[in-house]
Amino acid sequence: MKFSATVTLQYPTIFSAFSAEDYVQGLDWIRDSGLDGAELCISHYHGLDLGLIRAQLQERGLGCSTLSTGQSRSLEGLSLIGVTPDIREKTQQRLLEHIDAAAYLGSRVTIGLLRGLGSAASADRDLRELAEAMKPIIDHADRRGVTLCLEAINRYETALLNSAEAAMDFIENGLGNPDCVGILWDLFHANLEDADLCACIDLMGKKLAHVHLADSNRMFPGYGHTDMKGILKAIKESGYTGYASFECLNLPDRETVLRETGHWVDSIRQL
Ligand code: LER
Ligand code: MN
Repeated sequence: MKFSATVTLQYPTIFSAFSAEDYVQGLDWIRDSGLDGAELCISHYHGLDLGLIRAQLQERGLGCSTLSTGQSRSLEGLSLIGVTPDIREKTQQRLLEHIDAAAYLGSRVTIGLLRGLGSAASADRDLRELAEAMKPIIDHADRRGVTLCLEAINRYETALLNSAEAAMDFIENGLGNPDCVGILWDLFHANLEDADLCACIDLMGKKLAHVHLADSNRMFPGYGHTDMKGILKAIKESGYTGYASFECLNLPDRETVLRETGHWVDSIRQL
């Protein structure tokens, strides 16, 4: 298993200990903490120098785990469902750009809230609309050899794909089980939605493509009541070799996150 942490390149996020202006310091901290890579938050590609970012990662011996793409939903109103055809096309286009960037960086692409929120009353129709809107994105990801990480997100943020089981069902039956689509399992959302976390690891099997690390209250691992070490051990024992990436709040405080990340990763590597 490899480890990464969220680094934002353009806009603020509650999930990074560094601002976009200080992202290079964030990369230094990731390297110094002994992690393997950065999960990059990218909203759009205007004025973004991907060549420079790739060089900055390489200089530090870091990979890029996945591209976090959800910022443009709140900042620009992008969504794959429940929007006008021109907004849907703009969203599809943005995801194609993310896929090209991921191919260049050797990364994956997350599809979380950028897919749209849907509603409980129209969930079946929403998922059919989502499957249709994802077709050109899946074709492009397949051509470019990039994995799409469909994130299971809790019911208080979206009506669609809340649990690992729902995400598996959608990939298999809604999308026709394409090889290039896997699941992003976020342990904060899983704590709210998934009844048996070890059973989920078995259920997802090879479809588990990325993991987000946060405790039950979204604090740094060890400051909530999820058995983080037990789950990480089970993920490792399942044969998972992908990334587990910190996506927790700067809580209990930023200093704790900065100080404890390296030690916590070491302890998980030894499990
Ligand atoms: C993003 O990875 C995530 O987990 C969402 O909760 C962001 O709102
Ligand atoms: Mn997440």
